[in-house]
Amino acid sequence: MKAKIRLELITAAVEDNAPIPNLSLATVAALTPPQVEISFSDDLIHPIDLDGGLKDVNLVGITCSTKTAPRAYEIARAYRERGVPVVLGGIHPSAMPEEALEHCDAVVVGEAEQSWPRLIEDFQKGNLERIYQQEGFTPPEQIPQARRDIYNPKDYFPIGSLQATRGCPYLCDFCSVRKFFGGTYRYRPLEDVIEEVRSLRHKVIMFADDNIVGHPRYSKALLEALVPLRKRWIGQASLAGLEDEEMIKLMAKSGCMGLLIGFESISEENIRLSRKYQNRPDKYQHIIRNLHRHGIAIWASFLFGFDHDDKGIFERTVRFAIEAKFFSVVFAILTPYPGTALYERLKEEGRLTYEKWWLLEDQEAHAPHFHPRGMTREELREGWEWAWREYYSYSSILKRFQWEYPPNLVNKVIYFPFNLFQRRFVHKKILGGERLGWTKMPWRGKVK
Ligand code: B12
Ligand code: SF4
Repeated sequence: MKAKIRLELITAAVEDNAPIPNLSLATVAALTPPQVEISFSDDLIHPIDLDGGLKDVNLVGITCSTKTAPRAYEIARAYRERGVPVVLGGIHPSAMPEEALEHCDAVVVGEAEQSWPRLIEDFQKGNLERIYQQEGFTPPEQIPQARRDIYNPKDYFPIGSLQATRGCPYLCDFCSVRKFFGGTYRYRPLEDVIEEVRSLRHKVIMFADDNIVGHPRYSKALLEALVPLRKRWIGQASLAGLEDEEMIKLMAKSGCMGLLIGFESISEENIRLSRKYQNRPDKYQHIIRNLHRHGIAIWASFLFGFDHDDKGIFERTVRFAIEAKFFSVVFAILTPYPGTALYERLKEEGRLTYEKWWLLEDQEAHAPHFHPRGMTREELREGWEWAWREYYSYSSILKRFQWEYPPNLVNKVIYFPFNLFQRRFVHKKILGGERLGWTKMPWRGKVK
């Protein structure tokens, strides 16, 4: 008789992050044959003790992004030293399979819906191959409902996440999504999505889609179907889909509390250069006003370091963001992720500081990982820090409160605690360099 497979699934972590259960491994768990015994560790919630805290299993699967890859490699090494085979999957091992293979026994490149069951079968037969890559993208009706039972709900915010679509037709040169998930939207059947939403016991849900308003007909049908469920939801949306006021009204009616929106830059030239053509800075104000009028909060994301950024970009962007009264803002330094067009361009131009920057110890502290055009690397870093400090200063927090817009839960109840929390994040992590443990959330394990 074949030995029972005891599989440990692990999410690697290098810094504090929103404690929202990640879909990657809940999806892998759903693809795992029922006879396999699954355990799960989230390195963010309870950092894995590599000396005494490894589990008694005979197969390990780890998910990682580019930032978390070095930690995934470290965990993989610890298990492999005990003779346990390790499989790596997710966005980074898919972009860099040869690198990942130096640290594990097998890599799942791309989506796993077809390749993971095959890998398990091979493992059972003692025939593990090195690379598993399915042909083509997963047909959306084959995307399973995530198995959230692998998580301990007490470890996380009470938010259920799910995906309705995969893929993105846009061409943003800094983004990994198109290459990984393909250049067309794939929509899960509406019934599957609604059934999954119904199965969530949470009142608040997060759509982990790249763009919840990607296809007007599908998106509107989804929003209509959400209305009677009386959930509250957050998600990400592209500015192109938000030019349609009917869509915004429907979003509000279906319970949308807030959207993460990639504005990326207030400069037309940067938008053109990065091929984010769907963003039109001349339309920003109109869309922002419409969303706010309907009580939808905006979590805006900006990138600094584009070729047309000069030293004044920080002040101009912060002024714009404060005037826009964004609920919250993420400022990121432009990052050349492997597998993106941006990475290839900067490499060709000889502007990367280190080709495999993600392998540097505390890579975050070494950013930017390229030589910008309009300023020095130091000026970019200082300007980025200044922008965070300024946006989360007490006076900015007060100025941004939306007295004039319709009261809603996010604006009224969450605004001040959230912004004060973000202020703490800025001082501890961005300015203070602390990575793990600064949130000191009661549910977090002791950081080793
Ligand atoms: C939701 C999301 C977030 C949420 C996460 C909340 C949560 N806990 O879910 C929030 C908003 C917090 C977030 C933050 C960030 N994110 Co994010 N995020 C996403 C997003 C949109 C969806 C992730 C998801 O749930 N996917 C659904 C699952 C099912 O897909 P999957 O993980 O790929 O898994 C499939 C396969 O890869 C495979 N697989 C995955 N892992 C494994 C493991 C094994 C063993 C196996 C066999 C298979 C396997 O199987 C799955 C089924 O096919 C992705 C883009 C995307 N479309 O994936 C970006 C993405 C992952 N994020 C990205 C980035 C850059 C960030 C930030 C750095 C942004 C910032 N500037 O701050 C931060 C980093 C946070 C951190 N500390 O790590 C990049 C990562 C690029 C890279 N090369 O690493 C992505 C790809 C977006 C992009 N535009 O490029 N993010
Ligand atoms: S940044 Fe967003 S809109 Fe642009 S390609 Fe990536 S997922 Fe699509």
